Parts: sequence; structure tokens; C-alpha cells
Amino acid sequence: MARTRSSSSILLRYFNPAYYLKRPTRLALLFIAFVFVSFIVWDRQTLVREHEEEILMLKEEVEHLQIELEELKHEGGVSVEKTNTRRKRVDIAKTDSISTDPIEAQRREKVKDAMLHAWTSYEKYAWGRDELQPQSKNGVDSFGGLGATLIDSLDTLYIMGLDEQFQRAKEWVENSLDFNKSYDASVFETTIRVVGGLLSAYDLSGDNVFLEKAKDIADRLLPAWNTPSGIPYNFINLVHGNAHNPGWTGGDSILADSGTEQLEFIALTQRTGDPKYQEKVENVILVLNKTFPADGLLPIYINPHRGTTSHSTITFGAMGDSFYEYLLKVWIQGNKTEVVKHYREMWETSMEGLLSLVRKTAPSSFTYISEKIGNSLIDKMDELACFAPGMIALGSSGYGPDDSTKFLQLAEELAFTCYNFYQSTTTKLAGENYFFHSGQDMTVGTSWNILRPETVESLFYLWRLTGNKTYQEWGWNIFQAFEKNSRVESGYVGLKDVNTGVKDNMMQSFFLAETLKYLYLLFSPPSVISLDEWVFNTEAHPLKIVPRFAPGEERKPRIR
Ligand code: DMJ
Repeated sequence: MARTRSSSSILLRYFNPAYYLKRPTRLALLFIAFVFVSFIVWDRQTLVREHEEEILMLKEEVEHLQIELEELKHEGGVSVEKTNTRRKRVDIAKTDSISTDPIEAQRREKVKDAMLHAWTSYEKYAWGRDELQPQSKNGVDSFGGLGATLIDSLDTLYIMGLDEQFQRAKEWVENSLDFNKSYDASVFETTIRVVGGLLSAYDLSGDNVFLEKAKDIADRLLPAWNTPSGIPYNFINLVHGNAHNPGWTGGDSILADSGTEQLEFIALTQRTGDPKYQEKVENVILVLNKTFPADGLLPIYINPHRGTTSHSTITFGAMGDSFYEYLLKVWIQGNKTEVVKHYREMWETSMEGLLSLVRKTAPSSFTYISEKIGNSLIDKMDELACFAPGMIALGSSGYGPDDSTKFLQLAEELAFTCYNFYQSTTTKLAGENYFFHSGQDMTVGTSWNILRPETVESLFYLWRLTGNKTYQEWGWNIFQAFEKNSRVESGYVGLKDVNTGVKDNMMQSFFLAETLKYLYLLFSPPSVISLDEWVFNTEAHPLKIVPRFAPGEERKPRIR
């Protein structure tokens, strides 16, 4: 007992601080030992962490290679250069997991629910057809039977995480989509909806079937550019390749229809390595640039033989709109580099022209963009022109500080006017166009609403670029008005009159492609389809921005 007591008291004295105070050498040794042990533990933890990260990365790479291997096994003999074009799928769920405030999350879910309602109705009553007529519960082929709504919806489904629905749609594209139809298709509509929708689905999912189909339809459209000037005819037969312009234009091509294929066809060249798509569409801009007016405003009709414009309306609304949009967006798609500088220059010239069309209403001083015929300004603005605030905001950062502020302010003023197009009607949904009379501010002209996206598109850009939550509130109000007036048992319909609220019988494919997508993104974190990495085509299909090469430079696809 005595021995035990004495050995434990020996041990205990090492825990007594007084012991070390009397022995400084031992205290120093103890301190050194402590530092040494801490360093080893800390270093090992860092090593473990680093290895864990590395293992995760390797796992992802293995997964990716396995997918590639599976695809290679299943897809023998496709015409697209497979090894160079295969893409890694974009994991929206990962970016989306970044926490947002609960109201945003709740609103995002409501918009997703709206998409599900629209899509489920389409699946049930119009599967594979171009558009759903919700009241009569049937499908119609307004675009030649190319599955316009289905293709227009692919990326929206993907972004919203509606995976089963996306999968079913993909299977339809793979097994049932057939472009071999003797139909005179609109080059513009087919490009922005079908080529754009397929390319976007490809960029997001990495699935090669979408690229093959995009190539198939683009090849059928391509002869439309075989005109003496290179300005395309606006309609082409998908089987025979005969191209023409509609009689009501007097044989002319339409500005927006001829200058809104650049993003999609350049993207197709980048993804296939075949220069022919890019060459055709870029030539259009070179031709127009030869006679580009000092104010950058082009009339809506162009002669496809001479490549010159005729005396006709100048507008940022119907038939003019997306020509200006694509000047800016090709510059963004081209990484804002020297080879695409002329797009930005043309766009800036057009913005000077736009300033000359800007007027204010009386008495409330709403800012609007008028139209022009000859030297006369017409006090009218289409809802279609409400894409302009978003475009101007998007382009504003490319200016120096003063102009940047000036244009951003203009964008904000115009967005307020567009929001008022909605707020000023009984249903709180905008009419198709507005007229401005002194003393009366604005009155609705054509009073239908066909579920168009332009105003919410601009609200999306302005919210992303300014961070001002007011734009989310406005978007939410517009969404609620759609829910109240346009939601029916089997989908969503337009209104024949925004004041009486009488409904029509059509669910436009752009409601799923654009309106609901922009609303969803308005309530999602900015990292979901970041504007630094993606550029939206005019049908709201995001295309991935990839390195851009000068003509004659390396043209092999760079996407991996
Ligand atoms: C869409 O097809 C596109 O946004 C196009 O640029 C204009 N018209 C509709 C939507 O309103």
C-alpha cells in the first residue's frame, strides 16, 4: 500500500504547475513537445482533407468516363465527331443547393409547379405536337409537326430538375422526332425554337442525340442562305430545300428573321467543328454592315437579291427586335474578343439610334421607345420591345462608366414602363402593344395577351445585374396575374382581351421555354445559369460560352 501511494504521488506531481515553475528546462521541453505534437496532428488533418478532395475529383472523372464509355457502346456510327463533341452534363442541383431566402425558394417552387402543370397537360393532350390547345384539349402543328413545345421545354425541365419529364422528352427526340417533312418552315422560328432548344439541351445534358438532331435540322435550313446577297429567304421546305419569302413582304426578307440565327449557327459550328453554319450567318452581318446607317437603325424589310433595306418601319418591336439583340449577344458569345468587335460596334451604333427614338409620356413621364417610318416617329411600342431593357442592361457594362450608368438607367426606366403595361389593365396582364397620347400616358392598342415573356425577361436581367429585389416583386406580381387569368384545367391560355379577361385556346411554346424559365431564374441564385458562362438565345435557350477562334484559326470543337 505504501509503495502504491508513493508511485501515484510521484505521477501526480507532474500535473502540478508548481513543479515546472521550479524547473524551467523541463517547462521548455514540455512546450516544445506540445508544439511538435500539434503540428503533426494539424498536418495529418490537412493531408487527409486534401486527399479526400482529390479522391472526390477522381471519382467524378471516373463517373464521367464511365458515362462516355456507355455512350460509345450505344451510339455507333453517328455523323457528329463524337470524341470532340461529348459534353459533361451540367449539375444544376449542385449550383441550386446554395441557400436562398425562403420567399425566393417558395416562389421558385410555385413557378416549377406552373411548369409541371403546363407540361403535364401537354404530355396528356398534345404529346409530340407543336402546341397544346388547352380548352379543346388537343394538339396542333403550328410549326410543321416538329414537336415545338417539347423541344422548347427541354432545357426548362432540365434546369428545374424535372428529370423524369426530361428523360421522357429525350426519348421522344431520340425515337420519334423526324424532320423529313415536306413543310415550308420558318427559318427564324425553327432556328430559335428547335436548333436553339436542342443545342441548349445538349449543352446542359451532354447527350449527343440533341447535337445530332440540331445538325440534321440546321442542314435542312442551310440552303435558305443561298441567295445572291447571302441574306436568307425566310421560309424553306424541309425536304426539298426550296426557299422563298412570303408574298405579303413583297418578296423581301424580314430583318429579325434574317438576323437572328447567328448565336445558334455559331454554336453549332463550335460543337461540330464544321465551319459552314457559322460562315453563312456571319456573312449576313457583314453584308448588313456594308450599308449600315449612321444611326444603326435598319428598316424591317431587306431585299435578299441586293442585300439592301427598303423604305419601311424601324422598330425594336415585331420584325426588328432580335436583330439588335443578337448583335450584342454574339459579341458576348465570342468572349468579347477582337474577332467579334464589329458586332459590339454595330450594337453601340444602334443604341445611339435607339436613344433618338426614346420619348416620355405626359403627364406621368413613362419612358418608351417609339417607332419610325421615314422621318416620322410613331408613338407606339410593342410588348415585344420590352426585351430591350434587359438587352440594354446586359450591354451597359461594356461601356465606360458614364455611358454605362446612362444606359443602365434607361434600361430601368423602360422596364418600369413595361411593368406598367401589365399594371394598367384590369387583369394586370399586358396587351400586345401600346399607344401614347399626350395627357393620357398610354392606352392599350391590340389588346390580346399570348403569354409573352419579354417583360419578365428584362426583369430577370435587371435583377441579376443590379441585385434590386424590386424586379423580383414585379415578376412575382406578373406571375400571379398569369396564375389568376391564364391557368385553366389543362394548361395555360392567352387572353383575347386583357381588360375583359376572355380566354383564347392556345398554350404558346414560348410560355414554357421563356416565360416560366425566366420567372424560375428570377427566384434562383445567380449561379444557376450564370451570365458569365451562358448566353440566352432569343427563345431563352441558354448556350454555353466557349472559346471563339478567328476565321482560319483552329476550328476543331473545343467542348469537352
Ligand atoms: C419568341 O418566339 C421569341 O422571344 C422571339 O424573339 C419573339 N417572339 C416570341 C415571344 O414573344
